[in-house]
Amino acid sequence: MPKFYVTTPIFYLNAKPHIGHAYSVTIADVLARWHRLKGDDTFFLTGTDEHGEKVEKKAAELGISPQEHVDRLSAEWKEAWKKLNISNDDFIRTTELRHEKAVKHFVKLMHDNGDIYEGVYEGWYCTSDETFIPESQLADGKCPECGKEVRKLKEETYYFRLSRYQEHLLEYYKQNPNFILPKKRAAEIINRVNDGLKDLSMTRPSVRWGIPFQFNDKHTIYVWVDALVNYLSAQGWPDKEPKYWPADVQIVGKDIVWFHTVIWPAMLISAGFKPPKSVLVTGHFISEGKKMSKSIGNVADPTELVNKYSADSLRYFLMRELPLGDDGDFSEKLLAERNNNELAADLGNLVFRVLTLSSKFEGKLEGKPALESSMDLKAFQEAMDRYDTYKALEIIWRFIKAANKYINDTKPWELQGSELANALYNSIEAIRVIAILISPFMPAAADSINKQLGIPSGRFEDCKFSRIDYIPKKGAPLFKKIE
Ligand code: ME8
Repeated sequence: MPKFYVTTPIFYLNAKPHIGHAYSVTIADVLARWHRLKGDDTFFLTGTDEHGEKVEKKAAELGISPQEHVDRLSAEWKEAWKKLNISNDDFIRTTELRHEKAVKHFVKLMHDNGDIYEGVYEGWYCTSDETFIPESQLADGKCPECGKEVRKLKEETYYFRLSRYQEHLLEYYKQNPNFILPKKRAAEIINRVNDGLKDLSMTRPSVRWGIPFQFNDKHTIYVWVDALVNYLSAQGWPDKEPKYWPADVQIVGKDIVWFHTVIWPAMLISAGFKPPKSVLVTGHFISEGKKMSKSIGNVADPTELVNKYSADSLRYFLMRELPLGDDGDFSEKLLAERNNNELAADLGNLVFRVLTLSSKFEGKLEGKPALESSMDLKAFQEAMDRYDTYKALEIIWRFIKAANKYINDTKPWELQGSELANALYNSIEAIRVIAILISPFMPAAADSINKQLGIPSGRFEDCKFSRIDYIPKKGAPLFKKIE
């Protein structure tokens, strides 16, 4: 059985999840459900990034211990993903013992490989991004990524010999043209690596909220080095060999590409592992023309939107709004429009109409599969296997529109006998196939269609039109319109 391992970034616990975080986790969920639909042995991991200066400061502001703070907040994140119908197989927290053990072992392997040495770091640090920033990259004296104030550091540290991996990495990129996806994202990284790599400061003497560095307990391990190892620690490594490694696809936002396509593969090679097969770089949602931020007050809360619309509506919107890798706008108006036009009208009405008509029909539902060729299953599969969920939804929607048009054109309400049976046969088989195809995106709507048809959930191989040996019930609305 083919294996499939998909991961999301693990989220910082300085605030509640917003719509951008929901986007990362939904894309991973859709891919995991797609691979289960194909019958693959699938593992889907998400979790929370709980150490570091940022979390330490946030807890101090709240006047509680860092542990109390991360316990509270990680529970909120878990709950938010449950509401969004996220089907992760594990949820890793970096404050768990299993993780700490894996990080220490990983660092030991890097050390045994001669890749860790003592030195001094003098330069800039952005606490918000937990990133060291070379002077040349500052933007007007601020963090080039998030625009926030940076701090000058001068501290003893241990370095990871990242510079040693320049050639390995360039070779890996060459041998694996699908490593950085979408491909247009690769050139920038390759150019930067070509320009040369600086060693990475990988311990912090001034941060207490972290995993102790075993070769000098006055230091803790830099939060990014700690966090990246989560993808292995959740596999039960080092107690056992990781069953799902290398990962098939690691989903990351555009702001953390360097960590996942340069630092992480170099760490892996140093410790004797293969890099992941692909890193999928997703774009960002912006809101009211600006980056979402709590201080601007333009963050949308996924749980509130799920309560008002539905998990399926929000999931659909997130997957439908941004072409793979691009940035785009979030606004509730856009969400409501898609909910009303594409879900309640295109899809919901199709299912309701077909089942209402068929419930009045008393003969045998049989005919010739005329509508089947309107669904390009090959193109759908190709898009999904390229992780292009946006394109895949477009292909499904072409089929939904074709099914609606088929009904408008054949006018079953004017037909009788075998002609009516044929029109109904095609319409019902179309919605059965649609339920299978939308199931990674909108699992609740798919379940509801199957229930109305009186069948169990299908697999991808069931997408061929076949004989109707089930008895559909009367239709029920799938989505509600929201004004
Ligand atoms: O970076 N739209 O965590 P994080 C889309 N802990 N995606 C967005 C977004 C937006 N508006 N805002 C943020 C971290 N994201 C680290 C990861 S992994 C070993 C450690 C995405 O909580 C962002 O790009 O700041 C990133 O991929 C993810 O949310 C987590 O961000």
